[in-house]
Amino acid sequence: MVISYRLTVVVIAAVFLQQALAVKHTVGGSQGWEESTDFDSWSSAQTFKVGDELEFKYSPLHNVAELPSESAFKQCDVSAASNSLSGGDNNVKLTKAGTRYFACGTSGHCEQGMKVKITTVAADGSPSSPAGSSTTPAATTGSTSAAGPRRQLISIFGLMVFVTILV
Ligand SMILES: [Cu+2]
Repeated sequence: MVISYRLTVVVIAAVFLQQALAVKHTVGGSQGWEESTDFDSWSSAQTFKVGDELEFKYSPLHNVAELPSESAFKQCDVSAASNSLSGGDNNVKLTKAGTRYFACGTSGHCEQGMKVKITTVAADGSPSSPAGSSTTPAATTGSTSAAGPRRQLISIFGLMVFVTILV
């Protein structure tokens, strides 16, 4: 019975660990889903993993259209949207590895740059670090990228304490 108890604890711990490692990415960082945000800069500073979530936060002028292809994304063909979200605060779960395309469906906004391409990697992939390119300390501009890993560390530490007590 002791063994099955421990097994149960490990399984529960594994589920918690998976959730603790999942990161919610607020699209555009503190600026959010707005026309003025530089989404290329934002997305290139993020690592999106399977299990992570995107959060789109925006004013009523905007909405979120998921586009089915790279060509629709390039052409800002929001009429081809495979999914449309509205309301000002939407979460999108990244369920599998691959590239997804999002744009604002409001007329003209995508053409003004209100679009973002999200490339998700497998959850066990090692996080990409700025290897070699970190000669200039001016590379870090956003505060959102630092918040994720720190939160993960706290969660993992808490989980380890939790498991140690139970097992
Ligand atoms: Cu818009």
